[in-house]
Order: sequence, then C-alpha cells, then structure tokens
Amino acid sequence: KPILIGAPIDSGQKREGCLMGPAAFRVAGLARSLAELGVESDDWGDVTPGPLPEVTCPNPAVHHLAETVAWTRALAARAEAAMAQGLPIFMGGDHSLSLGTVAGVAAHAKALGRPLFVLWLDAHSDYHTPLTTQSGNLHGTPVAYIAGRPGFDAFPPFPAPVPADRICLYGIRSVDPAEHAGLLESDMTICDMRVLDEQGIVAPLRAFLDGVRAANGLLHVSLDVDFLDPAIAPAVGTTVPGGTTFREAHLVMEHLHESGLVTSLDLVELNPFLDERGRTARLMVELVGSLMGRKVFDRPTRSFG
Ligand code: DIR
Ligand code: MN
Ligand code: MN
Ligand code: MN
Repeated sequence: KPILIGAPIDSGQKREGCLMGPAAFRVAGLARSLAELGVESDDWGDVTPGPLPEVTCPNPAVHHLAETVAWTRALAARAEAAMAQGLPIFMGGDHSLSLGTVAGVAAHAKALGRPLFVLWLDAHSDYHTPLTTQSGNLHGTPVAYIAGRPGFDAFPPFPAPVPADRICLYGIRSVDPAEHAGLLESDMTICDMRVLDEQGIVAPLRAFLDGVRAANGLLHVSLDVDFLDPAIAPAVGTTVPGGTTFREAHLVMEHLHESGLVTSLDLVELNPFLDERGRTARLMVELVGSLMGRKVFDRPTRSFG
C-alpha cells in the first residue's frame, strides 16, 4: 500500500520553491489518481527536521549543511518506519532528501537481509561528496552517500552502503569532472542518454531489473523531474536539454510496474513556482499512475496543456 510522505526540503540547492513540492503533488491529485486506479494510499503528512546539529565541512562552498543533516536524520527514521508498513512515496523537496530516504530504506533492507538496488532517474549523476562539490549544493551528493563514498563525516554513517553494481544511473547527461572521475573507478551501471538513444529505453532497464529479480532485491526508484525533457517538465531549477520524452518516461514507469519490484519511490526537484499551471506536477502524478498500473489503452482522454 502506497504511503505518501511530504519532504518539503530545499536546503540542498539555492533556488527557492522546492518546499512547495509536496503541496503541489497533493493539489495535482496524487492520492486521487491512485484511488482511480483502485489503489488506496495513506498520507502521513509532511516530515519536519529535528534540531540543527553542530557540524562543519572543510569545503567552504557547502551551504545549509546542518539543515540538510537534520533533514537526513528525520527522513531516514520516517522512511524506515514506512518501509515496514507499505510502499513509501516521498514527495520532495530537492534531491538532498534522498540522503535520508535511501538511508532509511537501506536500514530496512539490512534488517530484512535482502539486497537493496537503486534506480536513479536523473539528468545528473549526483555523485559529488561534500568535499568535491563546487556548487556546494548537497542535492548533488546522494548517490555518493548511498554508495559509501568517503567525505560524509557530518552525516550519520550510511546504514548499509549499496555496492555500485546495484546502482543504475539512468538518463544522465550532465556530469561534473569530479563525479566523472569517481564514476570511472566504480562499477556503477551508467545508462546515459547516448546509451538510451542507441540501445533504446527498454533493453538497459530490463537488464538492470533482471538483476534485481535474480537477487530477490528491494528496489528504490529516485525520480528527479529533470530526468524529463524540459519541453514537457519545465518546473525544475536545473533543466538540461535532451531528456526523456513523454512516452519514454511512461514506458519506463510501465516496465517498473510490470516488474513488480519497486518497493520505494522519491519524487524530487519539483519547483511549483516555475511551473506552467501545474503542468509538471500533473505529469509527475501521471507517471506515478503508470508506475502503479495505468495502461496506455485505458488512459482517459484528457488534455494536458
Ligand atoms: C551539479 C548539478 N552537478 C552540482 N547537480 C544537480 O551542483 O553539483 N542538479 N543534481 O540537479
Ligand atoms: Mn534555504
Ligand atoms: Mn538529482
Ligand atoms: Mn537532476
């Protein structure tokens, strides 16, 4: 059973507006659209961060460190609790929320004794550490935290780092030099846009999902709005041209549904202040619909603009 959890965090980057994301997902009808599919969900409301810890970072570019650590702790606790009850859908909030959500999911997987796999649907690789980031935006770091890269001393130790070969970066087309160097040394599955252009959107995804199934793994999916092409999803602070199309994105979600493997989901980086009348929020809600079983042939004829 899906559990909606709001994470109005915007400390992971500098543009304001992501904190309105959970409200926008609710207004766009996430729960209602699930109900139309016959899927009842619970809404646990929004998470609030605890007190700010005293933390420092040698990289002076890093900003809002204490705030982000406080969110990480609170979200990890809520995520672990939700995993015991259903399929948490975390409504962001910027991508730094995944520092917490995936930590909680990983703790749950560890307690179950099952391997965790992570599918990262994003224009960016988010493989910086607090030591390598030049923007200082911590939303660019969760994949490194999840993979156990050093440099996160200010954060709680990641419960059970995910081996790189269980992480798939899918749709990426913006990678900074320090991330690139780190990724070349790892076994991460990298389906950048060129790979998807050449091999198609389905084959590389299927290969990764086959690995999850063979290992009886849990699968966390982290969906960044900028995975989508800016032409269909303008409401994100870090648009990158050349993203997935409407049908490609739905096709990914349809395959995820059919796999039956997804056990938790992040919806991140929606900035409703940049949106065109809720268009991006509604598209994200429709994509969750496809992930939860809506089929192309039973889509209602409702226009999108
Ligand atoms: C860039 C942008 N790599 C940075 N990152 C992200 O600031 O580290 N944008 N995640 O969404
Ligand atoms: Mn702020
Ligand atoms: Mn991201
Ligand atoms: Mn991104």
